[in-house]
Amino acid sequence: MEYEAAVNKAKELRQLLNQYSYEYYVLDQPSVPDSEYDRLLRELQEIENTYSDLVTPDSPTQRVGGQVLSGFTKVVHDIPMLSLANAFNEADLRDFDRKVRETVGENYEYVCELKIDGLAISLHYEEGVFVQGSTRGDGTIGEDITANLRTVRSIPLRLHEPITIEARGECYMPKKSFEALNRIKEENGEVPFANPRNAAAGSLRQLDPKIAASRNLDTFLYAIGDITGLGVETHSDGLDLLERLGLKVNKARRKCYNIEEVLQYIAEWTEKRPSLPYEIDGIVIKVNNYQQQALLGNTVKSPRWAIAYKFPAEEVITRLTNIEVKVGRTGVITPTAILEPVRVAGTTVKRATLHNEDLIREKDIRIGDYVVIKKAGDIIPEVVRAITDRRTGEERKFSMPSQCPECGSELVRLEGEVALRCINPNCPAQIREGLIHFVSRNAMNIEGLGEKVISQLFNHELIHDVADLYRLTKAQLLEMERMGEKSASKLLDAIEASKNNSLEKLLFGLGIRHVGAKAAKILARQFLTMDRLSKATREELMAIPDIGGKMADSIAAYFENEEAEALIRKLRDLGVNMAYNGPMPQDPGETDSPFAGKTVVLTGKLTQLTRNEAKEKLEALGASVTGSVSKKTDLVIAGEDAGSKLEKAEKLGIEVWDEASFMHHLQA
Ligand code: 0OW
Repeated sequence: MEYEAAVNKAKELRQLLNQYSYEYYVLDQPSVPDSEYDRLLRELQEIENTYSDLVTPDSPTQRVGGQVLSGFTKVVHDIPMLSLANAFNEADLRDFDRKVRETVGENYEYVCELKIDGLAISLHYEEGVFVQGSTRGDGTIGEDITANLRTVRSIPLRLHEPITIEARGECYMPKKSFEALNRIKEENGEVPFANPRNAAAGSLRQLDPKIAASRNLDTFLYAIGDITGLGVETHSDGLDLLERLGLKVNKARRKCYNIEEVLQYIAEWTEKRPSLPYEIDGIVIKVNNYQQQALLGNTVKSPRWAIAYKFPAEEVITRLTNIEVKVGRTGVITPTAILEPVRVAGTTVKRATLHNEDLIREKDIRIGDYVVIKKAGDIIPEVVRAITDRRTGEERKFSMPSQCPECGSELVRLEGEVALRCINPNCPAQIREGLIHFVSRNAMNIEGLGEKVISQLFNHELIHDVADLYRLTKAQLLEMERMGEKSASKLLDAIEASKNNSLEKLLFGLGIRHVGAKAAKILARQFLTMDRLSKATREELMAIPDIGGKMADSIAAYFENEEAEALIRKLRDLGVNMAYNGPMPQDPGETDSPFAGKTVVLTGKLTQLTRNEAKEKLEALGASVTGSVSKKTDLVIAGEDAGSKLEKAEKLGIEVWDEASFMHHLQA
């Protein structure tokens, strides 16, 4: 085909293919069979191969980029991407409605939307062409994930009108794709994703767009960045505009003229939620008129003109057939309830956490009891209470063992702690849990080394400490169940590659008490090499912001321990990198915990965990827990009888969560 004809043909094919893609992925009403789409795509591909100058950014052949990125650059959101305050019940909603009315008067209406449980994204279009996509990050600074978002079929590469606009929305993984992906992960012995939100976040964080392209991600857009000059008066008009432009907007949105209609909408979708092909974790209620939104304004974190009603955690009844104790990485003994399998929130539950012995006693939970199980969002289910009036008298009280179930050492309760601990450093359970932690994503991130493979290697006595991982041979790996030639070499490559990790990942992987992912990063950036860190005095450590006394003691003690020293020497001799290699983009988007990178203050009395355990969990998730509320504080967790810190947080407009919300967000 000669050039002139090729130019016209390529243009015609691009328009046709983009139209078909829009019908299929946005309208869900394809007008041609896949075979016709593929035929036309091949025809366009041939023309572009012949005349490479005819390739345009909005060509459907350009969806999956070839190159693997080395990292994500930062993107600043000129208009912050705010989060949402939560409402948990009708009273909270009526309270929100009252405040709206006090500010805007009687004449207003809401738009209700399903709260999609995915990852918030921003899409920039210039004269109709998709030019940049990014994560929300901390609301002001996100990561540029354009290459990955180009692979999401429902995101048009060109809008139906050549306008410049920023669309904001949620990128999510449909339930069916999530289940299929986890089946593959489990077959490969990899840790499955806890929920579709984590799966979507994990997929968008891949440096290779081909992986993101394989994850069948989808979007719903629900806001416009800057509405100036677009001629829209209300949020509802804004959504209609996004839809007209070819973007995917959720069809379940509805105008509600008063709070009663909002409550009806919530009741309707609470009912219909399980049948949706994607996860929602609530309903978003927004004042419709943009001028009224401006009148209400925003707090530091979230708008005053919108609120998220969160669905209550689902509760079910089943029978508790046994209580097993598990020895964690730090030696903490955790009782786990073994249940008759029961479906809750879309998954089958066989185990639930009992946190600690005090809770079992307080709630008087006995083996054989019928119990209420609650699963809030994605965290591990928990036993709420025993149903005493169904007791037959056969039930047995439980008491914690006095010896470690793994190594037989006497268990101890350190002062100020509720938890029972095995303090034998050679306890097999702690070594095994320590190995599993070492290879986990936020530590050395060795793909393919999951709990199953580690346990096998450990039980076959092929590994006793983390250094042994770097001595494994292919022959040894091939002895493992379900380990074929291909996965063995992939695994050895992944182990070898982990030697180049930056220091903070090794530090966190070593599992130094009280040193979470974020603290490891601070230490690595501060001392730059393991050698310097091992020589740091307690005073030098204490001088670093966010490094508290307990952490300083624990770090100093760790490096004084000659076993630790020997281990580090072994790792160094095996070629494991001991230096911090550059400002890794450690923003909250980097790990999918909502606590990562956050400064958190605990106040008031918690009932599910002690203050100490809550602090440990938060630090392990990359938060830094400080003692006083200041402008630097991102989040205050207020238990019962919270006092002046809570008042200060409210005065400063800092986000406050109660214990229920905190437990809900604690990742498994
Ligand atoms: N997840 C959602 C959703 C929604 C924004 C606009 C201003 C503040 C929140 O479905 N339907 N609408 C909004 O409106 N936000 C949503 O999700 C937010 C994004 C960041 C935190 C929440 O998940």
